[in-house]
Amino acid sequence: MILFYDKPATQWVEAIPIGNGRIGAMVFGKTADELIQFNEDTFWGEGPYDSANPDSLKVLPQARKLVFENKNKEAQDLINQKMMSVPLRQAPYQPAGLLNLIFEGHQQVTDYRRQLDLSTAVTTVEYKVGDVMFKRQIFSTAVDNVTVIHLSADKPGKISFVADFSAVQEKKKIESVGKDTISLEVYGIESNGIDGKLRCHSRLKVVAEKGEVRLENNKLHIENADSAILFLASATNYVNYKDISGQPELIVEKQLNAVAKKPFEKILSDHIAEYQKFFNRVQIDLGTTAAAKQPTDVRIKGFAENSDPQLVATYFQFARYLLISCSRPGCQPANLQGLWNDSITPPWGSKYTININTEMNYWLSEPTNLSECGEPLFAMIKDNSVTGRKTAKVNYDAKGWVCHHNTDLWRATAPVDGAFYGFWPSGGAWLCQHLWYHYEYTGDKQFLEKYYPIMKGAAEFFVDTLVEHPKYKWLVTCPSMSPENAMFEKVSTCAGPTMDMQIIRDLFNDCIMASKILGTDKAFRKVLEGKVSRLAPMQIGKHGQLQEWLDDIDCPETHHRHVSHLYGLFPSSQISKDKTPELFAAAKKSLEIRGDGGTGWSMAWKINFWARLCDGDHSYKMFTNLISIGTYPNLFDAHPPFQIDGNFGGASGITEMLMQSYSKINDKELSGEIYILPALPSALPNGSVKGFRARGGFEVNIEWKNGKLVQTEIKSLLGNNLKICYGDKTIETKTKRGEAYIYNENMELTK
Ligand code: FUC
Repeated sequence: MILFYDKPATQWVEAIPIGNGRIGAMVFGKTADELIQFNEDTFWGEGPYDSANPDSLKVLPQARKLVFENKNKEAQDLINQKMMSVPLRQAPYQPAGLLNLIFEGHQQVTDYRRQLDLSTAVTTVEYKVGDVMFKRQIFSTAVDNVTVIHLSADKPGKISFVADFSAVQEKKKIESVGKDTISLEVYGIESNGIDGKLRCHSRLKVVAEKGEVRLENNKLHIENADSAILFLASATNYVNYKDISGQPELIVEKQLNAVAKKPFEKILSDHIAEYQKFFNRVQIDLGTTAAAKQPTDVRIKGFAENSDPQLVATYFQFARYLLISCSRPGCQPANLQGLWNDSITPPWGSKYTININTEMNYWLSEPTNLSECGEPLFAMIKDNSVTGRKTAKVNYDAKGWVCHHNTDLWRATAPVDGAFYGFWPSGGAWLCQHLWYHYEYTGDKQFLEKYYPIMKGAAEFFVDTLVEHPKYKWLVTCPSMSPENAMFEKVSTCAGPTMDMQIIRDLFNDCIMASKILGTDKAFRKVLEGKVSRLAPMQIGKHGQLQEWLDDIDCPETHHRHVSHLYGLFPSSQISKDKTPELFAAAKKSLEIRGDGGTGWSMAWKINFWARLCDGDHSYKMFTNLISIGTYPNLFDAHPPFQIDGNFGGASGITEMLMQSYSKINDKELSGEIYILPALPSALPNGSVKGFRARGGFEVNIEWKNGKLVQTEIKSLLGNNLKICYGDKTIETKTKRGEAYIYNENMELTK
């Protein structure tokens, strides 16, 4: 479980990412001029703002009327003029700074190697200058809240270097603090007419063993030390989306004083132990070939030609590593780039795009046993349910809350960017799915109780805003769109796109089930029950496809990256082989039409789709495309440019090939349904996984050989009823909490 390279990074997407959930860095591994680009996840542009637009409500009836009269272009123009967010765009995520380490005489080196060990979350750079072996160990620890850079050599007195800060921001302040510390302060940018109100304060403190430390021109000079440790701490004045009264200097000072008292070995062992509490929950072995001996960048290039199942396992664990490194309780959720960004104007602001990308970031958290990593997402949904209530009231005069296709640190919820991309009211409702997923996997009723009002708020918005379609008489959203796909040239504005209906169906049904489980809210449940059956249904069109829109207008040649109408196939379970065979065939047809290309995340989504279509080989083909076309040398997903969703979506796809799970609520009781090896590709004939989580509250181990099950062990965490399916065998059983059940290749219970 190692990424390794035989040369330093020459570009950002070759550098190695590290992070502790809140702070993180990209380590280039250069010898004479090491570069460490770093981030803090609350450092964004602008400041608290509200994006609701009172003009919107005034023209809402007219926009609806235009759509229902098939004047979609006119409706879209009206939305652009009157109904968009003020300001039109959201705030961008910002980089915190650059740390430069200059080593005189380290231009010519031998025996170079840099690596990231996924099992310890430590990156190492090693090389020789003459006969001295130098080593750097770098990691961001959640225990001590700093990034640690340990420099050592195999001979005494050899550690000499100069450390200083720089930043891409023009406005910055670099100073010395005391005798062994330098500080860097950078400022969030003004954009969209909103001043940058955040500052990110970072400090670098050195502790050297022997040798000399001095400060000169706000640079740290270290000479002839046996070893040295650099501690890098960063914080901003962000407290929450309404409060920016934090004092970052005090925070970092406290962090540095505390960590500097600890010996390096203790800092390192604490970090590894804490990280492994998450990482070690899942093991995966897909076999190893000679390809695994090559550097990671070489393996990525050769993946389509060589058999390299170990890279699949590494890709899977790398995604888990990334999620642990950028999404911990108390931190911000993973944005479009996780938390790694070197630009003031990153692509799409490195924000939260919630018409697929943010959700995809969290597809793997529950099944790959990183449930806690979802917490920042849940916290953001909670914030957005507050800001989104204002948008619902002002823009729609509706109850509940709404969030459109994007949000940012300030939890903006109104439609942004332009009608074609942004006027989509179902983002918040999709996010709410993740609240329900958490319950399905954990059975945590307290959690459900806490978040039910938020799910309900999302549903209330649609109770108030769904309208009866004049022609079809079904309840539909209007205006809306099928994310970012044009119905006709440059027009996306429409009524009741399939995806909206699927999302709202899930949301209403989840709320109905939740209210039963919690024994609450009977009246509202009745309202939802009355509405859910009137939602526009999924329809099969003239090409045999699942229709993306109410009318049968899908173009049989479109390869658009968004495959929104297949939300019903994945992540949702409204379409399945056993329960809806016709829709299942139509979904397959739609996917065939879309083709095997796309952006990184689009290919990642298709891995999951093909797995749900039980076609392991096609799923693996998409994985191969993702690696070959959509992956940078450091294993980061290439949209292009870098976007982290493909990493997470790709890993979720591997999970779906090996195991799929569903839940059922019968009379308040949660039960699970697990499919073992539902889409095992022929390229992965032998392997094992341990520690997957399944809906209904189960932990699953699977071992297979020559493409066939050897055994599966299922531990019941909650004592719920269980249905297990492998091939054409199905077993239904009651389980006892804490008991493990082992089935052999014939699905006979052996223990
Ligand atoms: C959506 C996608 C783009 C990109 C952006 C961040 O708009 O359509 O491909 O991923 O989000």
